[in-house]
Amino acid sequence: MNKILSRCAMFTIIVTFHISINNAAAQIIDLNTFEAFPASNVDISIDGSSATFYEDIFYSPVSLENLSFQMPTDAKTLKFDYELTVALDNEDYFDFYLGDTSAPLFSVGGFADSIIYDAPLVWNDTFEFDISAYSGSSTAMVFGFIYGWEDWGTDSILTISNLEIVERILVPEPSTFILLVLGIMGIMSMRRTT
Ligand SMILES: [Ca+2]
Repeated sequence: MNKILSRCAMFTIIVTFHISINNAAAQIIDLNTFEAFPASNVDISIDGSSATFYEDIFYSPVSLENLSFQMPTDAKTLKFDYELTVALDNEDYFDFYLGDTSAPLFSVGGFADSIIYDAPLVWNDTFEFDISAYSGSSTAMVFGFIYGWEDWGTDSILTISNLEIVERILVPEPSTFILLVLGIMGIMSMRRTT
C-alpha cells in the first residue's frame, strides 16, 4: 500500500513539471540589429520595434536581413506584424525567409489593377511560426520587398513591426504548485506511517 502511495506522489511531481514547461516569455527583437539594403529605403524606428520599406527604382528586392540570427536555445514561436500597401497599378510582394534564403517561407501581395480596384490593396496581419526546430542555431532571417511582372510604379509601402520570439521557460503555476505540495505531503505522510 505504501509503495502505491509513493508512486502516486512521484507521479504528481512529474505531472507538475510537465505543466510548468508550457509557460513562455517573449523577447522583443531590435530591428536595428538587422541590415537594410539599400539602407536609405528602410526606415527603422529608434526603439527598433518597426521598419518601413520604400521601393527603389533601380534596386529590388529592398531587404532587411540578419543572415546569422542567433536563436535562443528555448525558442518556441516567432511573431511579427506586417502591413503591405500595394499602390494602384503596382504589383509588389512581401517575402519572408527563414533559414532557407532561396525560397520564402511566407509571401503576400499582388497586382492592384486600376481597372478592377479604385484604392490600394492592403495585406495586414500577425505572422506566427513554430521555430522549435531552429532553437539554439544561427539562422538567416530576411524581410524582402519585391516587385512583380506588372509593376508600374514605386509607391507601395511595407511595414514590419513587433518582431518577437517566444521562449519556453520553467515557471510553476499556482495550480501546479499546489499539486507539487500535495505530492510532497503524500511522500511525507507515507514516510511517517513506515
Ligand atoms: Ca511597385
